[in-house]
Amino acid sequence: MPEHTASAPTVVLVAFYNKKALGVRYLQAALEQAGYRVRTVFYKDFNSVRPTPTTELELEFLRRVVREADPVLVGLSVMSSMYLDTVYQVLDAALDASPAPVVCGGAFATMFPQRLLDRGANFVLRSDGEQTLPMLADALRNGTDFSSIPSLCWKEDDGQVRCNEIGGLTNEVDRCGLPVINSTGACFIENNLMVLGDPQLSTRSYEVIASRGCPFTCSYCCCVNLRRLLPKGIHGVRTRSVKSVIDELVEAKRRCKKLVFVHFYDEIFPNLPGWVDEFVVEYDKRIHLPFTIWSHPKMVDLEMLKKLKAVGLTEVIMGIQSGSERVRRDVFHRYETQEEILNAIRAIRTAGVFWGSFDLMLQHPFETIDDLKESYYLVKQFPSPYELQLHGLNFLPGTDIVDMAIDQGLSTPEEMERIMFAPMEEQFGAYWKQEASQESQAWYRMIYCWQFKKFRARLEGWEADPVSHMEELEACYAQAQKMARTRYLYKKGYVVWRRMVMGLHRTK
Ligand code: B12
Ligand code: SF4
Repeated sequence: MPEHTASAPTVVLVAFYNKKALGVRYLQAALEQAGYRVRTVFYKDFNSVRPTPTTELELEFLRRVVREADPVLVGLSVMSSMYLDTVYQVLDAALDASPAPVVCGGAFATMFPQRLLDRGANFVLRSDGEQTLPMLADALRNGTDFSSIPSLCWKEDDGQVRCNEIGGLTNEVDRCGLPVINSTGACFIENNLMVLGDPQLSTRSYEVIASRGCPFTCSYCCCVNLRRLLPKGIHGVRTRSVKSVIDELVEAKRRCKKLVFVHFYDEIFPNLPGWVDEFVVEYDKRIHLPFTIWSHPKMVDLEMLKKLKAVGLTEVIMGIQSGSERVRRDVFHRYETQEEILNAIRAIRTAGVFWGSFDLMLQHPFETIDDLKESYYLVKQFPSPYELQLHGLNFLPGTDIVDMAIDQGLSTPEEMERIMFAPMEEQFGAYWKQEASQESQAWYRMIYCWQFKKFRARLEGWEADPVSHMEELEACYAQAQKMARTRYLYKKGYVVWRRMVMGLHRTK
C-alpha cells in the first residue's frame, strides 16, 4: 500500500448504509495507487429491515469531514435506490461544505445518471470505477479536459446531459486490485456519532466477491440490465484468480482479529471446475474459516459442494422465488424446473452442508392463490432441514419487472414511480409487508410453518381449507417465528463451534 504524506491530494468517498462496502474499498485502493489520500465515510449502518433516516447532526459530521479534507472531489457510492433520501441529503451537505465537485457512481448511478445530475451531482461515472475515477480526479486536480474520460456523464452549460461510452473495464478483474480492508482515514457516522477508524476491523464476518456479474436474467433484479450496459468484449461474469481471492482473505484474517466466518457475496459462487479445485486446496491451506455462498438451482453441483463443504462451506443461500413454474418463467424470467430445484436442494443435503436457506418472493401482484399453493406443495418436497426466507417483491428501478407490471395494467407509470422512489421507511416496510386476502395469508403461513417438522401433521390436515383453521394457523405461525429466532442462534453457535474446530485443525 503506498504511503501518503499529508500533502497528497485528497478524495472523500462516501458509502451508504454499508460499513463493508466493497465497491468503495476497491476504489480507495485504486485512488491510493494513483497517489491520492482517501477519507472514506461509512455513512450509517446496514439494516435490511429498518434503516434509520439521517439526522442534521450526522450531516454536520459529514460537512466537517469534507471541509477538513479540502478534497479534489467527493465520491458518493449510490448502489441502491432504497436510500436515495439520505444520498440526496448527503449530496447537498457535501456541496454546501466545499467547492469540490460531487461524483456519483455505483449500480443505481450507472443505470440512472441523469437523475443524479438533475439532483445536483456534478458528475456520474458509470460501471467499474477503478480506472476512471483516478482519471477524473487527475483531470479535476490539474484543470485538464475531462470530456473524453470513459463512462463519464455530466451536464453541459446549456443543461444538456453528455454521457460517454462505458469503458475502462477489464476482463482481468485481478487488475482491479484488492479492496482496502483497513481503510486508514475512515470514519463511521451513525446514531448521531462519528467514530474515527474503519468500522470493519471489529467484524466477525468478512464479505468478499470472487467474481463480478451474473449469467441470469431475473426480471426483478438489476443484474441483467447492468450486464446489457457492458461494452462489447467485456464478459457478463468476470472471475478473479484464486490467488487474488486467497490473498485478500489472508489479509482480512490478519486485520480483522475477531473474524469467525466469510460471506462470499458473488451473485453466484463460481462453479468453474478448475477454479473450485484450486480454491479448495488454497482455502484449506491458508484460511480455515467457515463460509457461506449464494447459488442458483441451475448452478448447484453435488461434487463441487462436497469439495467446498470439506474446507468449510456451512451454508448455501439460494433463490427459489416461487413454487409456481408459471410465475418463475413468465414473471420472474427464471427457467429452472421443479425437478432442478429439488435436485439442487437434495445436492445441498447430500453434500452434508450444514445449512440451506431458500428465498421465496410471495404475495406480489402477479401471484394467484393457485401459485401460492404451488409454492406450498413444492416446499413440502424439500428434504429437511432447511430455512425459508419469505419476502415480498420490491419494484426496483432498472428491473424488467417494472415495465411488465405497467404493461399488464397492474400499475400505472406514475404509481410505479411513486413506489420505486418512495421514502426509505416506506420501501423497506413494503419489502416485508404482507397485504393480502385471508386465503393468501393462510397459504403464506402454511408455507412458513412447513419448515418446522412439529407442525407438519396439523398443516396436512388443514390443506383442504386452511382459512377455516386461521386461528390455529396464526398460533402455529407465532410459534414458528419464535422457533426461527432460536434456530438463528443455533446456526450462529454452530458457525462459532466450526470456526474453533477449524482453528484447532490449523495448529496441528
Ligand atoms: C454483493 C451485493 C450486496 C452485498 C454487499 C456486500 C458489500 N460488502 O458491499 C449485500 C448483501 C450486503 C447487499 C445489500 C443490499 N443490496 Co445488494 N448487491 C450486491 C451485488 C450482487 C454486487 C455488489 C458488489 O459488491 N459488486 C462488486 C463491487 C466491486 O462493485 P460495485 O459495488 O458495483 O462498485 C463498483 C462500481 O459500481 C463503481 N462504484 C461504486 N461506487 C462508486 C462511487 C463512485 C464515486 C464511483 C465513481 C464509482 C463507484 O466502482 C466500483 C468498483 O468497480 C449487486 C448487484 C450488482 N451487480 O451490482 C446487488 C445490488 C447492488 N443490491 C441491491 C439491493 C437492493 C440491496 C439492498 C437494498 C437489499 C436490502 N433490501 O437490504 C442492500 C443495500 C446495501 C447498501 N447499503 O447499499 C440492488 C440495488 C438495486 C436498486 N435499484 O436498489 C442490486 C443491484 C441487486 C439487485 N437486486 O438488483 N448487496
Ligand atoms: S440469479 Fe440472482 S443475481 Fe442473478 S439475475 Fe437472478 S436474482 Fe439477479
